[in-house]
Amino acid sequence: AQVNGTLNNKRFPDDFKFGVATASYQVEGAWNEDGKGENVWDQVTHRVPSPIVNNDTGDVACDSYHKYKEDVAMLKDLGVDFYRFSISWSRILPTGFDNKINEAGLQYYKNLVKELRANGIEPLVTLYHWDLPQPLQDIGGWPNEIIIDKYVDYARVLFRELGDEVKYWLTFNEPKQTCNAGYGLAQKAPFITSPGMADYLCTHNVLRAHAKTWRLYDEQFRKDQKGTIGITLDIQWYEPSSNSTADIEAAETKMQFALGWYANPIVYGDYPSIMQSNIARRSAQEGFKESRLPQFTEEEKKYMKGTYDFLGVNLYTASLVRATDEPNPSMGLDEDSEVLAWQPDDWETAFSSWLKVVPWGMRKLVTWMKNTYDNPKIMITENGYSDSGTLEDDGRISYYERYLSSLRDAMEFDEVDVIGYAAWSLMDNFEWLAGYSEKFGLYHVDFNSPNRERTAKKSALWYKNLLETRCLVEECVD
Ligand code: PNW
Repeated sequence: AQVNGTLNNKRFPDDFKFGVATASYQVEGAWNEDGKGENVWDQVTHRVPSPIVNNDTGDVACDSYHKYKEDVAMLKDLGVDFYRFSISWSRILPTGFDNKINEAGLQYYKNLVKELRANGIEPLVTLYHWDLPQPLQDIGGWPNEIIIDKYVDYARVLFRELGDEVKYWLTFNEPKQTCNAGYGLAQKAPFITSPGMADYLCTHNVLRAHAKTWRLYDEQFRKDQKGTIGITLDIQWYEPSSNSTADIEAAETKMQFALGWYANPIVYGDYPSIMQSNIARRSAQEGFKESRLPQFTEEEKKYMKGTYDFLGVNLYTASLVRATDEPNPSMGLDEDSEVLAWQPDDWETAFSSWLKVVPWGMRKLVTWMKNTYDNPKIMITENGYSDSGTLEDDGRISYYERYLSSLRDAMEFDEVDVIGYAAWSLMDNFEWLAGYSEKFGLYHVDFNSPNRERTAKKSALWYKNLLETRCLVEECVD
């Protein structure tokens, strides 16, 4: 049907799933209650001086550990199909190891899942959203390959204890942030500076832990539990800054260094060839006997390949890319890519400086993923907009409207297999380094009140209406 001269394709299919997302450290609070162990975010937010804006911590956060029934009531009111939340490893296994299971922690998630189910909401569980148990960091964290089996032990407990009720799993949230920001650039816990070295080792272990966990589920739980398991990767859209072949190639290289670093091994069994060749050449120039990029054995490549049921992706923003004749000789992921990326000053910006509003990047990204990864099922597991916290959040509504419209176009015109979408976030929460200074919620949370009262913003009402009508324009004509 034609509306105002354009094809009206703005209704989402009936089987398309809408949800909202949160993460354990950002909302739960109760950081040391009922037997929970310390994790790396507890550790860094308690440092003096603190690396976090206003010395904020997640000690109480939204207090969802005590208020989960209120959270579910909000979800019910929004009318979501699913709720994406993450599990705190230290709440389940306080030492990080499976020598001791904390029943109280497990019970919290059982209660949450039960409450969701009682309200007809599907749980989508992220096993790991950055909150590594501190005792595992104390033995080296993700760059130490011992961690692979510790992660699989943790996953086994969750599949066994929650798998009857949870049918959608994500092994990792944004491993690029864990590895590159956490162990390369010291921008996320545990704030280690080892670019182009520890971040590559971290990723190698995350990928092997992911594959082993997917295979564990596939071989030992899938038959009985009949669930589905993927991973969530973070990516910006990288747009060539000109029509030149060099800039088009540079943008492709950047996509491979960001998304391909993880997606290529999982889909095809090995790192992207451009990463392998660039990093091998540069490592040799630097005097290393072997490439700084670790290598998979042939056996590992076979084992890794195809370990996903769907690909989750978190998209917020975009950058421009250009080729350069003078590559930066320093070690690091960006330097190893040998291309330049930046965000123009005149692009519309949210409250977070990195969050340029670039809706057309959504369609370009999922279409690129379709073409690059053999038409996978794709779920947008996060997409969202920050402001300073107003209830009249028209900027957020406009952001969602435009990004969803771009996504819908990709489904309609490029036939991308997108199965669902989660808005980040259900409510304002602990925004990592920015503490509580940047807000992403559909619901406002009063962090000055001990009760942490929640209030629906204008965007919550907008999202609720979208979920009812499934239609992005005033009237959808079928
Ligand atoms: C996500 N980028 O991280 C995280 O998963 C959330 O926990 C977080 O609160 C949310 O974004 C908002 O910051 C991102 O490259 C990682 O554009 C990378 C990007 C964006 C968000």
